[in-house]
Formats: sequence, structure tokens, C-alpha cells
Amino acid sequence: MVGIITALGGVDIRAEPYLERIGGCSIGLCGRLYGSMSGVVEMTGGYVMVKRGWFWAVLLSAAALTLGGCCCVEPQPIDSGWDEPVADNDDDRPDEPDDDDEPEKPAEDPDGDDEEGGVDEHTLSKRGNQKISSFSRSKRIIMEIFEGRQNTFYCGCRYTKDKEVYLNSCGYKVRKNGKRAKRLEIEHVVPASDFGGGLPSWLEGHPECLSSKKKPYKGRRCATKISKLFAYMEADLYNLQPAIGEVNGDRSNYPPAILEGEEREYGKCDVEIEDEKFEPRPKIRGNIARSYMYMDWAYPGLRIIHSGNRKLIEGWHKADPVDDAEREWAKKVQEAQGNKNPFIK
Ligand SMILES: [Ca+2]
Ligand SMILES: [Ca+2]
Repeated sequence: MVGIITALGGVDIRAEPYLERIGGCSIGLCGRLYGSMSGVVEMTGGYVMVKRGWFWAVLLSAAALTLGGCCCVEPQPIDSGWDEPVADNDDDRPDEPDDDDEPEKPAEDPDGDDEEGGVDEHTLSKRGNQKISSFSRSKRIIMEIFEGRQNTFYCGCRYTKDKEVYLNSCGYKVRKNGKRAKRLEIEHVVPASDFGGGLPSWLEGHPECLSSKKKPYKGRRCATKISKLFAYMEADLYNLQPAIGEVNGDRSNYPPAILEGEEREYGKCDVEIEDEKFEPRPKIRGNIARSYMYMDWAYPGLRIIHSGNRKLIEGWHKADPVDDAEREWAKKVQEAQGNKNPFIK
């Protein structure tokens, strides 16, 4: 009897190609399930046979294998369902690649420089964007704003209307991902997690944030769905710039910083990314600072500027003052979005 049961236990190996073909369930999970089922049957099989007879032993084996089989036939994600990736419903770029994988930022205030006790995530800020309701729409508007002056933000590479980057135009050398390097993406200068990571829907999820399989999710995807404030912040044009996809991905949600040395990982493009920080070229440091200052001013209470980055941002704002190109850009943003960036005069 034990021999028969052991043979039945072996089904997991022989059935794998079939299970793979019917799809959905991980072969590893199937194997483990059948393995543990057959283990239980094997251990108890002899005992059951002696006590209850062969009928019960066979029934027990059949039941165990059927249970395992049912799970394998029904597609089941292995993951818990939390933090599912953001589904980008737009056409032009993948998700802000790493923003969703980052450790979520708690809303603590270690330096105590923020007295406001939380933000109503459903109400728009009167200072900020109240006109453009989705990031997808902003991505289209950006292409119009930069028309005729199509240079990427970090590297100054030229790009086409079809969002193809001419890497040779700025001496860019691919670090790792050639396909993504050639693709233009729209970068959040202040990362989405910096302004959304403390919102309740991002941190805790929401009853309406359920996947098609009724699994709860939180993070950026839930914030975009639930928080009106987040959707408008995410779409704020003063915080968006065209960037080489590879640099956008590598920058992730890292804060700006001064890094030691001038290692060139991207050919002639003067951007360094290491130790979870990034150092942009001097010419755009003020522009970056003014995006941070604007976001902090327009959406108060979110600690976008705090004691850890204030000095650097103020320093960059002074060292790289507003020039005509930035003024021209801000004018077009104001026309499209309706509100002002008071730090660009
Ligand atoms: Ca540098
Ligand atoms: Ca500048």
C-alpha cells in the first residue's frame, strides 16, 4: 500500500508539464503541494490501512491528490497581493519604474519642523495644480510645451516627437539598458513617493483598492485611484521633465546630493547615481531646487523640503539662478496649468 501511495506522490513530477500547459499555477507550488500531500498520505497511509482497511487508505490518497490538483488548476498568484505594480494606462512609457518598489516612507517627523498634522488627501491645494487631473494628460501636454526645444533634462540629448532619443547628440553611452535609453520618459523631479508616500491611501490602502481578484493593494496605484490631491500633484507640470528612460529608471526615487568624484557611467552625460543618491549637472541644479521649492510651497504639510535637504536645495537655487529658458518654460506651464511657480521670476 505504501508503495502505491508513494507512486501517487510521484505524480507531482510526472504531471508538471501538463500542469504547466494548463497554466496559471506555479510548478514550484504544485510540486510542493503534491510533495506535502503525498508525505502526509505516506506517513498516515499504513496506519489508516491497518486501522480502517485499504478502502480508507485509497480514499485518503485520492482526496489529498485531488485537493492539490484543484489548487494547481486554479490560477493563483504566489504573492500576497499587496503592492501590486502600477498599471500604466498610458501609451508612452513604463511605470515610474522603481517608485513602487521603494520602502514606503512613513509620515514621521523626526526633526519636528512640520507642525501640520496630516493632509486631507481628497481636497486640492489652492496653490497647486487644479486643472490637469491625470499624469497621462500631462505627458501629452509636456510634448507640446517642449516642442522646438526638445532636449532631455539630465543629459541634454535631443529627442523626436515620437519620443526617440538621439543618444549621440549628447555623447550618451548606454549603461545597461539600450532599449530604455533610447526612449523618452517623463520624470518626476520630486519623486511621487516624496509627495504621496505619507498619504493614507498610499500607506494603508483603501476599501476600493482591490484587484480584479479582490486582493487589496496600496502604494502609488491606490493613491492615484483614491486621492484626488495625489492625482493632481502627480500631474503637476512644474515637477515634470523629459528624460532618457534609462536615467529616469536609475535615478529611481533617490534624492539629489553632491557625490564625491565624477564617475561617468553614461558617456559624456554629467549625471552620477550611487549610494541611493544622484548628482545632476550644475546647469539644472537650480531648476531641480525650484521644483522642490514649488512642490513644498504648493502642497504644504507633506515635508517635501525638510531639515535633511533644505540646505542643499537653497544652495542650488542660489548657485544656478533662473535663466531665460527656464522662464520661458514656466510661462508655458502657467498657460497650460493656470497657476504660478513663485520661485521663477
Ligand atoms: Ca557631476
Ligand atoms: Ca539652470
